[in-house]
Amino acid sequence: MNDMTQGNREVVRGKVKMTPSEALVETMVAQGVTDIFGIVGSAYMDALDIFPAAGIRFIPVAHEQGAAHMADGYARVSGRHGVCIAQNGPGVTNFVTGVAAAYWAHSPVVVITPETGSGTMGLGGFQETEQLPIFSKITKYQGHVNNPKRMAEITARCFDRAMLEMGPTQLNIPRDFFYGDIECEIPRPIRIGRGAGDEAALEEAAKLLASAKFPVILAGGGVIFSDGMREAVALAERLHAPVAESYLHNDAFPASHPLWVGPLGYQGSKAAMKLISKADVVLALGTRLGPFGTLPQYGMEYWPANAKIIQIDADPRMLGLVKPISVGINGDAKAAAAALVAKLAGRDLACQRNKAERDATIRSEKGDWEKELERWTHETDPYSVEIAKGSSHMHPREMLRALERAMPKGAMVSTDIGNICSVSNSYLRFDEPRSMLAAMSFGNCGYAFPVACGAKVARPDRPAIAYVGDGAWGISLNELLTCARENIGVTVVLFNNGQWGAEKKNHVDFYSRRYQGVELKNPSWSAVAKSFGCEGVVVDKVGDVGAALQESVRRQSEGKTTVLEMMVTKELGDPFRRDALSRPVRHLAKYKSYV
Ligand SMILES: Cc1ncc(C[n+]2csc(CCOP(=O)(O)OP(=O)(O)O)c2C)c(N)n1
Ligand SMILES: [Mg+2]
Repeated sequence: MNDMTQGNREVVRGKVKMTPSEALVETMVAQGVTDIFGIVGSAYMDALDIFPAAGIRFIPVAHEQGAAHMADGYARVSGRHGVCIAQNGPGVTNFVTGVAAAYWAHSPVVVITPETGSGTMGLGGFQETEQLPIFSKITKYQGHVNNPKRMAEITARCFDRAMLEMGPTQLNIPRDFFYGDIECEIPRPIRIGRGAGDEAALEEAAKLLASAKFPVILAGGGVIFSDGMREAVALAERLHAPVAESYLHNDAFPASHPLWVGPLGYQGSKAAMKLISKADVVLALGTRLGPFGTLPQYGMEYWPANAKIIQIDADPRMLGLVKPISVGINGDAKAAAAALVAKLAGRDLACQRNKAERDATIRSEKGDWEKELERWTHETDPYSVEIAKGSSHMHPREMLRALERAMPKGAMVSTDIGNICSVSNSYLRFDEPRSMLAAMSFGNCGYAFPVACGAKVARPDRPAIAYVGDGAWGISLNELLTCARENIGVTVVLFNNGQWGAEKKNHVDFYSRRYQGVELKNPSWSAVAKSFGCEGVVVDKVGDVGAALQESVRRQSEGKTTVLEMMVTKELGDPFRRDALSRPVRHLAKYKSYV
């Protein structure tokens, strides 16, 4: 047996006597775990006690939702597991929102949920709730330790399956099962490669691409998760095809590449939308073609209804789920892109013949969109013009452009759910994968800040920046405590517009400006940050944005978090979901005027 000295990462080998706590911790070491987020609790204290000896850092947070989000951010930038743990009952139920968000972000988060003791389960004792049903729809796999002897086996399975199935898994452990003597062997991690996919389907895809006159690639999260950016670039260059990115995956293709045309979806790139609307063949590379990501924008129905769609996804259930497809390939985005490049080598491509013409179209669409963005310094709808009139505060778009210009190299940017965060989609460009951490399809306010904290723990060498609205800030600001205690240095760009803006926009557009619960009365957020032991800076001029951002990033290297309180006007960009709201209809006399 190993001599367990401080931070010993050597895993015990062979069948040996140990406690279930030791089996849990050793299995995590075997799986490469070095950091776990959570709040201390008696339920798992016996295992927690030996984390340091195993070289595992426990990062105590302010709220378990924050721990799950941190594990998500950690996983997304590192490509390794994010892990969180909590007290049975209330600690575990606090995880729910964070786990649901990680589910839709495809993050390999392992959620360790100690449960009430097996001897009293069902009697309604202290901190008891059934913990498996709660997570059943937001995890890819649920491992329940039904016998302490199986601790290592089931722990290993949860870690293996989080990677295999690309999503959160739950490890549920009755709290009395941490104790006792067992004999077991620590399983070695199982990592299964995916490969490029079915040979016949790849051949069919290559034929379609070779015959395409206007192929367009839509690069999604799969390109990021498979580390396939280089292969995606090679494929795009072979076809000289413009590359759009799927919604909130602005880091799937290098923005500095001439074939990059930007993201589709809400507040995305008009160039990407116009170009994809011309496509006769779309190669959807590592994207499930989520419905929210292809909704009409700017009054434009851009999805090419008559194009042939080749969809490549690591999850076979995503193929043809949302959009009809011509060819479905169940494969890894990186491997499939490489296979297609190999298959297209030496082939005569129809799109070679009009390459110059297509290139001119790509350049002109990109140029037009840049010019439009440059001129688009503020919103021009009647509400926005009226409300921003005479304000000394910054226009959100001007501020977002200034942030874009000052963005440090290698930055990881998380974005929240809100009007200004959504508008930022037009101004977030990345050359590296694993750089954009948006709240994705779950769309929960309060996502961005803790995710940035987790990302920073995983990659302290990269700047971590969270874009957060002032409403969403109220949900998440408690993690400033974690930053101050644990010396986690991130930058919070806090958009202070004094309102839950995105929802207010619906009141403006559909409810005749009858405002309900959307006005915020804010304290000085910069003063609040200081009182938490962090730095707080008020920024009220566009000219000061760049320097303030850079200075905050410098402070990150000292382990110091800064809240940049951006004073912005109340103007509001296009709404989230025109599709989901309709004009109010009232039949009862007392509500007649509410239309
Ligand atoms: C947890 C959660 N609660 C409520 C919502 C509904 N919602 C969506 S956007 C939004 C307003 C966001 O306001 P703020 O964070 O101030 O950003 P702003 O829109 O003002 O830029 C709300 C309440 C949500 N998405 N998530
Ligand atoms: Mg707001």
